[in-house]
Parts: sequence; C-alpha cells; structure tokens
Amino acid sequence: MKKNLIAIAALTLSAGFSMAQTVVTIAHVGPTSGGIAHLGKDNENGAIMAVEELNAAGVTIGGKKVTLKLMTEDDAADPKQGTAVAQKLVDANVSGVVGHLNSGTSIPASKIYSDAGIPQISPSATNPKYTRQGFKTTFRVVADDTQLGGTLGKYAVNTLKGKSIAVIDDRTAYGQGVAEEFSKAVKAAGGSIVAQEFTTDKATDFNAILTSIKGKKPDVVFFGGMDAVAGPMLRQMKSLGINAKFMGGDGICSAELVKLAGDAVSDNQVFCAEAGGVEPGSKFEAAKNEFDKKFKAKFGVDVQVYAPYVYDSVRIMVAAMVKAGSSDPAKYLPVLAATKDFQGVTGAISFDNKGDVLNGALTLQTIKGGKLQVLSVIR
Ligand code: ABU
Repeated sequence: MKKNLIAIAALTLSAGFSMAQTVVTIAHVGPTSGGIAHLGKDNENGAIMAVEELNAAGVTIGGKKVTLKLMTEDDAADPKQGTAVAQKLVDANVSGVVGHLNSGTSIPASKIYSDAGIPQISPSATNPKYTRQGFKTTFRVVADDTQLGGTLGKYAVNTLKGKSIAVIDDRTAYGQGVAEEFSKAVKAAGGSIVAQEFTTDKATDFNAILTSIKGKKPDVVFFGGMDAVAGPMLRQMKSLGINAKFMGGDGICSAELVKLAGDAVSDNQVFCAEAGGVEPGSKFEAAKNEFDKKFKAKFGVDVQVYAPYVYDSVRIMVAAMVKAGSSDPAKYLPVLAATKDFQGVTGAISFDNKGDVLNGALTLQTIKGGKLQVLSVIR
C-alpha cells in the first residue's frame, strides 16, 4: 500500500500533464547570456511576473487548483543552442513554451515543438517564416518583418526624404530579413539603395563597412540587427563624421540602445519601430503604463522592449488551458489557436490561421532628449 502511494506521488510529480498533476510547467526561452542578455532577461522577467501573478490569483484547470511552474532556459541567441534547449524542454514534457526571443532560434526550435505537439508563442521573433511553415503549434504576438521593414522603408523615403540609402545587416534570420523588406519598400517608394553591407551579430568594429558607406554619401543608414551592435555602430558613425539618419527595426528599439549610443546620437537622428504597440489614449495605454510601473518596482529596471509581450503570451497560454479544462497540449492547442480578443497589456490579441497576431501594430519611435519617444502607432 505504502509502495503504491509512493508510486502515485512520483507519477504525479514527474508527469508533464497527467490527470493527477497539480503542477503545470511552462517554459520560457531567451538569450540570458551573450550580447543581448539584457533583452533575454527582460523577456524572462515578463514571464516570471506573469506566472507569479497568476499563481497569486489562483489558477484552476479542469476543476483542479494548479500551481504554475516556470522553467527558464538560455539559448544565447544561438540557433544550435536553441534547438538543444527545445529538445530539453520536449524531454521535460513542458505544457507550453514562450519564446524564443530571436527569429534565428525560434524558427529551428519551432520544428521540434511542432513534432512534439507543444504550443510555442514567440513574443518577439519577427521573421515571417516563423509562422509560415505550416505548423499548428506556432504563434506570435507581434507584427512581422514584412510590416516592420515595409513601414520603415516607406518612412525613410516619404517622411525622412531619404534618397540615397545604405543598408547593413547582421546576417541573422532577423537582421537579413528585415533589411530585405526595408530595401524592397525603399525601392517601391522611389528611393535608391546606394550601399549594401554585412556584419555579424557579434561584431564590434565597423570601420571598414562604414568607411565604404561614407563614400556613397547616404542620407539614411538602415541597420538590420540588434541594439548591442547598433550602439557601437552609431558611435563609430559619429567618429567617422557620418551624420546620416539611422534606422532599424524592433531589435534596436530598446532602452539599452539609448545607453549604448550615449552622446553619439543627436535628437531625431535615430528612428526605429517596435513590432507592437498601443494607441495613445486607449484603455491599453493605461494597462501598459501600469505594467511598466509594476515591472520597474519589481525588478528595479525599465522594460527594454518585449517583456510585456512575454507577459501577455504566458497569460494567453494559461487562459487557453483554463478554457480547455486541460494543460495537455493536444487538448488546449485548438483553444489557443482560437484565441480571440484577449485583453492583454499590449492590446487585444487574436490569432489568424497562421498563428500570427491579427492586425498587429507598430510603434514608430525616435531618440530625443536621451530617451525613446513615440512618434506614432501604425496598423
Ligand atoms: N524582432 C527582433 C528581435 C528578435 C528577432 O526577430 O530575431
């Protein structure tokens, strides 16, 4: 009898989503080491906050009170480490995954989650391919690079009046993808791409490519990549006397960029777009501001970019489990896919048939007075 009880208890503790479980494990993955660890940690903190708040409020799934457990993993923004972590999470029988942060890790990991039937919501991977592989398990709560690059390309030509535009990318799935979309939109709007250069997501010295770009006298430089690379690049642009406007996608639209670039940027020189956003004056603006305040009070740092999107992703996943009455991925996945008008801190979230957020927003921003300032929210 005693042996049987021990066996039942062991089963209860080890099974990922058995009938007897009271612990539901959700995973978060992001790069919490390496050059963009500040962004990975930002995302992870969003997940921690969501899980703690949900547990404090109480979660009942299928008539049973459950405790949510967050399993956090570091993929170092590296595709190989990303797939290794994905396999580890599948082996651990997690009920769902929020992550990864990067397109370069989210895309290869998505095949592993899809094969295992485990839902994955990326709060920040913007390469369109992520949700275009035909996987039923793949979701994203932000706009994609077609929207980002397209809007920024039009803006460079029509609003900034850029005629000669230089493009640099870091050769990652995100950087290359957003730069291509940007270039397409520039050409469609009548601008010309006068230089096309490449770097990597770990580079720190851009003198050779910037010197070459300087010779082409561009009025706008677009960078497809992340803030950790954009910051030093902006400093080196200043040293070389390149006064062009500088643009990038959501990867550079962070609180950290302002610190990294420091006094190398002048007001209204840098333009970027977050792949989401809430309209000023909307009820979501108040919710987002409240989130930002709570986040700062809890972690002692400002939100970088994606933490609120992670927070919403965790809550959407748990809401689907509650509605389905099960944390078994096979049971709650169809409910997750049917998410409609979820009231998040980043807006009202519904998924389309690919798993992408419907009618996603972009928030166009500039650096002014040493801070990121919102110019407009575009849908
Ligand atoms: N969306 C910018 C950063 C993440 C990524 O897509 O790689």
